[in-house]
Amino acid sequence: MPLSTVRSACPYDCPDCCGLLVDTDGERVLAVRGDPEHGYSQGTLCGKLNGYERTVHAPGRILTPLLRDGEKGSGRFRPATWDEAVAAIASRWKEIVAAHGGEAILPYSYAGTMGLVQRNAGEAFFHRLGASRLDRTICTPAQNAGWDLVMGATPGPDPDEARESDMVVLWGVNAVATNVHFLARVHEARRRGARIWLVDTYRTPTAKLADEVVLVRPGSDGALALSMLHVLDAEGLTDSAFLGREVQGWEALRREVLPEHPPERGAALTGVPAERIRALARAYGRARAPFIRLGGGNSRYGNGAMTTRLLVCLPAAVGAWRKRGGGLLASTGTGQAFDLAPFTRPDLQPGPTRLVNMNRLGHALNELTGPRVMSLYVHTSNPAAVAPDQNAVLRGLARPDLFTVVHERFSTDTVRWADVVLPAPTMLETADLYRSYGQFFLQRTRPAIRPLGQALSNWDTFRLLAAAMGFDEPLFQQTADQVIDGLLAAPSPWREGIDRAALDEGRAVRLREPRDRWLTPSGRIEIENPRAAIPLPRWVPTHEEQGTLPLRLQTAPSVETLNSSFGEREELVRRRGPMALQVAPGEAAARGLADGQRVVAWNGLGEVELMLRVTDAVPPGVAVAEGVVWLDHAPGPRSINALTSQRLTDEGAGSTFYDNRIDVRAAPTTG
Ligand SMILES: Nc1nc2c(c(=O)[nH]1)N[C@H]1C(S)=C(S)[C@@H](COP(=O)(O)OP(=O)(O)OC[C@H]3O[C@@H](n4cnc5c(=O)[nH]c(N)nc54)[C@H](O)[C@@H]3O)O[C@H]1N2
Ligand SMILES: Nc1nc2c(c(=O)[nH]1)N[C@H]1C(S)=C(S)[C@@H](COP(=O)(O)OP(=O)(O)OC[C@H]3O[C@@H](n4cnc5c(=O)[nH]c(N)nc54)[C@H](O)[C@@H]3O)O[C@H]1N2
Ligand SMILES: [Mo]
Repeated sequence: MPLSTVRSACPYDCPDCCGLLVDTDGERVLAVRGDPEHGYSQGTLCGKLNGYERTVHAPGRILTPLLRDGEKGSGRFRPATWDEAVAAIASRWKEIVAAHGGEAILPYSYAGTMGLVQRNAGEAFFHRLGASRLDRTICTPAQNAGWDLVMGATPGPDPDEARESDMVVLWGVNAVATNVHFLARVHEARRRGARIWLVDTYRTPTAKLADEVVLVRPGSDGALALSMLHVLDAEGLTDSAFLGREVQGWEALRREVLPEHPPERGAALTGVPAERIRALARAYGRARAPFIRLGGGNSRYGNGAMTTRLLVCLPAAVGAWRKRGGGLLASTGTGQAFDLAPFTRPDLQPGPTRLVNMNRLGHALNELTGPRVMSLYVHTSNPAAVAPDQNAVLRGLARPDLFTVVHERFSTDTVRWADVVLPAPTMLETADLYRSYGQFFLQRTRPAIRPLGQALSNWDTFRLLAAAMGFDEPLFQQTADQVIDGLLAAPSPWREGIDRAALDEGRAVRLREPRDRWLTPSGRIEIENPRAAIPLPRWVPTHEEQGTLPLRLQTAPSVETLNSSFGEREELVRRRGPMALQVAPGEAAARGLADGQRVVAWNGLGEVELMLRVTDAVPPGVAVAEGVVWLDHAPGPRSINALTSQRLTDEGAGSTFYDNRIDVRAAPTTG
């Protein structure tokens, strides 16, 4: 076959959603490059997507269905046909439904692909089955809830605007790892004279790019924002015209809450010196057009939604929204461009079914009754590695009476516990429709090559399962392309006037988000929200504020890999290095520990072996472990989520990956 080049999109859970050019010979992917014509990513890719042909054709790809052929968890499987695998699943599920009801079956999926079709492919099927529903809140629902309480459905600003800012604040975002194409905008702003600030809990790889670094005590950003607001108010740096016209509740906040938050109190709560808080507030208040890029970091705490609300008050206070180049970007909010209900079909549910929080999978598998979970169907996620409280999750997965199906591309930690494994494709083997949470482009993709081996897409798999279960809704007859046509046919103001021909050719086209007003019930920015459990935002402590162990654990993203994805790429795993715990020199010395030593990090939930890295980048009282590694790549039998809890956030029922305390000791010497 001659060489051909096909447009595609990066499907990973990342705000950039880059445009790809894929060279193939019709059978194999030869190279993956950035698409220079993509309006946001403009031809460059991160190290994970450059060389993506190595993921597509990785030696470990699962290429046929597999049936367990040994003890549960032994990792021994025998190849099977799709007919055999689907028949095994359907007959077991029919028994479970008859004996325990549909809710005894729990789907578990997240964001291995962000494509609207493949990511949501199981919804209609599980609704029809009457299965338990999964509350998909492992990422940043607390941030979304905090934004919504103040800004309603207002879309975020265009990341391109940051180029025109004179003060960019990277707040709780490790952009070198998680938002590289935004950094291109930041560099441009800096060339035009902007100062770059970074607010994080340690000196991340992104800190090198910042002019000013502010390190806060984990989970205390809400207190920092309150003291900044106090200073802005006290020093006349607020925009009273904007506040009077566009904002609800400012007077109540300044009267009832801000007096309690002078910078000295802020210093006590955040660990940032009062003078430094004043300097940050003054720089923010005096900037012509300050732009905050808010990452998920500060929302992964017991107070995550409240922290977000307080941070979202900052641009309102100084009127940043009305200045070109100013504002705050948490998420662009493009989810509103589509009504997915005709595809996810909540109406197919037989009646009200229970909702199971995905962060509490350990609880769901071990403790939940009425009915007990008897079957777990995992796709597009790797819960044995990414879900909190790994010991509870693994205990659940080991239950001999739990029937587990995993649809995957690689032998992940979750696959090991499966009874049936189904082979999944990469995005280059499927059709899908992509929108991004960090920019405003929409892209439709078609397969660049046929699925490898016997891999089947999520949607095609659920169509087979639907047939086997006797579900005859016409939706299950549709191809992914037909589903996409249906989604695009429903009108939305976001898609009015887009170039449909370009979209159908595979080019990224820009959505048209509504921008004429604040999309809140009052039509104003709601600093005070009468519908919220706490109408006026205020300081709320984290879960671990009163914790007793000495180190606050930050399980931050790794530059080289993405959540637990990319373990198949040797070169990336090598560059990432061994699973490490970074601590300050004083913390190591106090425990008699040295750089490069094998250590055990521990708390009430578990113990994890890591390599110690002693570094000034991490302040005292904090410990940092970057990346979620496969157990095969971990020094011991557990990875980092053995130390994170199933507790949820204040609003949004989100994960609290950063709100955990640990201590560390030397690992016993082996051998
Ligand atoms: N290379 C790479 N890219 C990724 C990912 C990855 O794992 N690797 N993950 C993807 C996913 S799923 C997501 S959701 C996004 C996440 O992307 P981000 O929003 O960048 O990541 P977070 O995990 O939310 O954490 C960001 C930063 O918040 C800091 N932080 C933690 N607690 C606090 C706090 O209390 N205050 C402040 N100010 N900072 C704090 C952490 O140290 C970290 O540097 O990235 C996506 N992209
Ligand atoms: N300690 C700690 N834990 C974390 C985080 C953290 O910062 N620290 N981050 C959390 C966050 S923000 C998130 S969003 C979650 C992410 O958790 P997950 O969404 O589970 O993300 P991944 O680890 O990337 O695993 C995705 C899996 O989907 C598979 N996959 C990809 N495409 C397809 C497909 O089309 N079909 C099927 N069937 N499978 C596919 C991939 O091979 C991969 O194994 O992790 C969370 N866990
Ligand atoms: Mo995420």
